[in-house]
Amino acid sequence: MEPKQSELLDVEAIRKDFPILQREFDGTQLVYLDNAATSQTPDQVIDTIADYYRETNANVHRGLHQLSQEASIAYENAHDRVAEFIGAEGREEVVFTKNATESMNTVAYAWGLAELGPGDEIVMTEMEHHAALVTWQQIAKKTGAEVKYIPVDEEGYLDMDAARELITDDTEMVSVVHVSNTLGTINPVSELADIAHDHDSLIFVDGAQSVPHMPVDVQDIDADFFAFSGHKMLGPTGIGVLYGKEHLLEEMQPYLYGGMMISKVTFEDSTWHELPWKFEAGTPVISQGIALAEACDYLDDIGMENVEHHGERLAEYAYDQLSEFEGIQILGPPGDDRAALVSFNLGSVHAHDTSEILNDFAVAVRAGDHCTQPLHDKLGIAASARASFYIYNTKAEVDKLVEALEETEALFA
Ligand code: 7TS
Repeated sequence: MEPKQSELLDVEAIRKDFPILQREFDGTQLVYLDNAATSQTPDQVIDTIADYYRETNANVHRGLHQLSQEASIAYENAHDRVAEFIGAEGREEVVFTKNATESMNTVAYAWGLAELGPGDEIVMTEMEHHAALVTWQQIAKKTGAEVKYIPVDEEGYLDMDAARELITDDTEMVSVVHVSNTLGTINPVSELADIAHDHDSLIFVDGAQSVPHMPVDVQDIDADFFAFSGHKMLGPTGIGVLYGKEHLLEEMQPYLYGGMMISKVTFEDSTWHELPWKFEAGTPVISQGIALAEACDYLDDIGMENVEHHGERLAEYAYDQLSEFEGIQILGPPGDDRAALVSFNLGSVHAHDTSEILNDFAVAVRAGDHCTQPLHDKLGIAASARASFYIYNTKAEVDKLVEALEETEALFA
């Protein structure tokens, strides 16, 4: 079904905030469809970073001087803002990290190494991003725990019957991706949380592709841990978030040691600072955190329901248009039940060739395994091309993608 532009966001106004979208390559305007890799940054967020360095830059929690106090307050408030954005109880539950990957490693090392051992099981899905898959796989090797995978069915959905069998009283951690960055599947994470909790297991949700695109409430989901990155939601690179239930973070030992994360240090021993600072060793991600709070404001001004609707309708339109190509393989669920991305292979054309030719038309998509190699292996393909959308993309840009694909098809005919 073709969405009317009026049903979507006021993209023309939004695009004015993103100067990079005006870039041209050999006289052709950029069509940026690689948002699942990283989103573009609005002036409001860029200005927040520049203003911070122009007016407020100081190290936090150290100085009693005015600048340091202002920087500290802004940095602490950024935790409150992010907590509000994801429905956490408060700043105690929001740890700033470098990216979603570091958030996962924090839990894997701080909780996993201490709690897991032979006989314990970690249940993941076949559609996990390497950030979770490789991390838990390696922690399992270190601890003697076993990893199991919930299968993905032919349509790209999780086999929930298998999930109910795989998650048992031996399961200590269920680690699931909320939205697949390859298939576009939106997983039933609340249901998985219920199953996990019925067996006294914890659940870790990888929200790298959900928080930027839909309303997320970590307490509604009942996630024990939840991770995402700032750079996929209009924020800068260099900031990720780890949400954890307060009592769990309280019980966990820190993952990184050093300054800022301590309370009392003697030559013999140390005690830890209160949450969340216990997990933020060294000089933290100050400007990035403050800018992420601004990105939350920007998204909330649009409304996360509207963000979600826009992305999903564009993906549905793209899915329908791409389906017209003979011999195309589209990965994942039907067009009306997917997140804001479409991965595909155009007949026998290699995804890297597709993406290179699209680049000649200034259409930016990603090609490769999207950090889901085992999933691609299961699907029997080496790679796929992926178009992923965000608030500033238009139906006309999807049409440009389709036109460029027609040229690609003609070249390989
Ligand atoms: N989890 C998912 C589902 C992701 O899509 C990504 C990044 C990550 C975790 C890791 O995020 P990072 O910020 O720590 O790197 N995904 C992609 C992608 O699809 N293309 O480039 C990065």
